[in-house]
Amino acid sequence: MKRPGSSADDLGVFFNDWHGAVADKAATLAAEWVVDLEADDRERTREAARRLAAAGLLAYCVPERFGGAAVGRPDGVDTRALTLVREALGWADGLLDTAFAMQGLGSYPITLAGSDAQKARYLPGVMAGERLGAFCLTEPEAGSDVASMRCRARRAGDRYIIDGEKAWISNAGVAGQYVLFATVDPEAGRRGITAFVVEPDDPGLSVEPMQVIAPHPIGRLRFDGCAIPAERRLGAEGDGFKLAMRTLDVFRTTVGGAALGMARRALDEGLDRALRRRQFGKPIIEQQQIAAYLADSATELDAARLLVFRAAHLRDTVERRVSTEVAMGKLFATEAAQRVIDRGVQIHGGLGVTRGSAVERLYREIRALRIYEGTSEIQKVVIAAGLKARR
Ligand code: COS
Repeated sequence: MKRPGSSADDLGVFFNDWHGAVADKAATLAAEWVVDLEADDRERTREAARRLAAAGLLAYCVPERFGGAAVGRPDGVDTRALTLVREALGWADGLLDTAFAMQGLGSYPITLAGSDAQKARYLPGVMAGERLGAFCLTEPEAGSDVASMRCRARRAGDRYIIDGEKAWISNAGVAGQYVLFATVDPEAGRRGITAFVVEPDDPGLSVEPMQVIAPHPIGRLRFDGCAIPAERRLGAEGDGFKLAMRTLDVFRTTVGGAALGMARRALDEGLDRALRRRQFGKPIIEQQQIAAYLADSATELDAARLLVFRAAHLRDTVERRVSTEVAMGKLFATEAAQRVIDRGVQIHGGLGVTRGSAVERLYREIRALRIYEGTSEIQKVVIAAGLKARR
């Protein structure tokens, strides 16, 4: 049984023994997990959540003091652990990785801003893999420009009435809780953005599936006079933008982790192929151009690992905002992984574009990582803003 390598094995400067044990658990599940492309995506996602829970991995999405297994910072989530887990899962299967990521992304705003009652209602189901999470920020006309969102929440007595639309929402249709960002005052820009939890059976919520190049449950949410109790609001009115950004500071780093895992897999597969495949009377690794592909990929992967785990380590150990380092990690790792995977496809030749080969799947899976949770272009905006702030 093949097992993924882990950055916990050779980048000890960023980790302690606890991280090694977390990475080991994730590698075990990654090695056992079978990718069944014929199975229904929704069923695969539910099965992934069950297996992630059984392996004890979902507990790292929730701080120890709220019943989980995440230790460390005051808010209790350990970015390095989450990033190591995604490194292993990304190696195995993009859908397995997404299932893990959504339990974190779809619950962390509750960990950060939820009342005791909200935490008690939602977090146990997240850890058990029974309540799938969703993070609903993007709209058809508000992607990078979050502050221009139009999805509206109006206070009406002890309820909020929600009207509007969200799009490209992972776990749409299977989620047991939707963390929704809506504006209570469209004129106020980001200062109007407020977070809520919407449940799947709330009246006025409907879901329409979308199809993407790496299939998983994803879709559009429509809110048509959707009434929710006022106690489903997370934090105060107007706190939603910062809550989303604080959440993304953790999860953008973990996206980098998933990219590392996918790139590592492409390099593993490419090296195997280059050693076995013979052309012109010798293994193709003896061709300088193929050797150079492998050398470039190994070097870029290591550079990416250093940037991603620097960001994760800083997020876990310093009090200042580390958005710049986080953006550098996500930007470099996802862009580098795309190049590494593309070379992996090239080394495989026709097999590389044949459905069922690992590199063909990776080629589709990696693409969204340069877009979701902030495009590469937005990461550059964040990095440049960080440079400016240093002056
Ligand atoms: N942590 C805490 N606070 C943060 C923060 C963070 N990571 N990032 C920003 N803030 C705060 C700032 O301190 C500022 O606070 P004050 O108003 O008190 O000064 C406020 O939020 C606004 O910050 P900033 O001016 O940097 O925000 P911008 O409006 O310039 O927007 C970008 C910043 C463009 C970077 C942001 O809109 C963004 O990340 N867009 C991409 C969204 C995205 O990732 N979408 C994908 C959805 S998830 S699949």
